[in-house]
Amino acid sequence: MAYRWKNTLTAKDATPYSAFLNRRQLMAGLAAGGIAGSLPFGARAQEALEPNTWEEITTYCNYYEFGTGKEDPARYADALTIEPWTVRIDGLVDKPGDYSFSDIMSQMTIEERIYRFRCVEAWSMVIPWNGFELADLLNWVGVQSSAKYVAFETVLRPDEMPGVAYPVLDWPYVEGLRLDEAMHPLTIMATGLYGRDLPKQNGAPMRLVVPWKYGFKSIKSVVRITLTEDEPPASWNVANPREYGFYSNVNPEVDHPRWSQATERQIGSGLFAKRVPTLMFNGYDEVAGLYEGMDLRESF
Ligand SMILES: Nc1nc2c(c(=O)[nH]1)N[C@H]1C(S)=C(S)[C@@H](COP(=O)(O)O)O[C@H]1N2
Ligand SMILES: [Mo]
Repeated sequence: MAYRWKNTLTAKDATPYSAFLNRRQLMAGLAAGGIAGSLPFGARAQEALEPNTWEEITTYCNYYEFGTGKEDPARYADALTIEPWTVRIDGLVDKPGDYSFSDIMSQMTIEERIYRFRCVEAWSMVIPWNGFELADLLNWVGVQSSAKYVAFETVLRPDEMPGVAYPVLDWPYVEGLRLDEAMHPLTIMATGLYGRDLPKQNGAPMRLVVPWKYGFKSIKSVVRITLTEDEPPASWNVANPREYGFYSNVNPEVDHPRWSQATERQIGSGLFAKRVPTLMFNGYDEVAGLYEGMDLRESF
């Protein structure tokens, strides 16, 4: 797999975790030296972000297939078999097929992306993902001109997933994006965390991350990606369309029917535990153009 010097200052040959720490020291040095203006794509925004700890990111999770408690995924997801792993890519693509996770990884360029992550429940974290741009995968399989949406599906393994015995959602968990959202350079498939393999509770081996949308759009443990002409179903939208829209862009001005979305609780301990204002598109203003002319109150 290749590494791209784009949104990361991680050295290719360094060990992942120490590389991450070195990168942070490097960033601090660059900022102190006043040359932050010349940093690559995304790096300026990243500079200000203090990531949550490995412990926080891997023990406070939502993955209802393993139970609805925040600590259930960390407790039960170990049972999930992720080798071998196959992703079916089908629908309106030139090269439909069953692709092994290692085939995909051999074609993709892995980078580090430190993203804000905002759950619809009004908590947030900062997460140092590793992954590749979804656009690269879609371009590799060839998107046909009639495709307008991308549908995603999570693996369904009742023997390994205690939570699916309960009809909380229609299993398997499914999600969808408009094609232009899926092709946006901020949209990634995450395959790692802090330079290590993605933990099972966070959606191993490969999960979607769309940082300007509420967390539930970022579907875990993906086994199918389908290019479609029509808007695909999305689990929370199907379960409760009044409370969860298809778009689900982070928007402090559009409240959830049962709580405010104006602020968020930053997950963390000590000095870092605080409530802060929520930002439009979770602070990722560069996606605003995708929604020009749309009423984001109506298309929430
Ligand atoms: N398959 C699946 N994907 C899922 C979920 C889930 O329950 N099942 N929960 C979503 C929600 S509500 C959130 S906030 C994020 C949480 O990701 P994290 O646990 O890695 O922080 O995953 C999303 N993806
Ligand atoms: Mo969420």
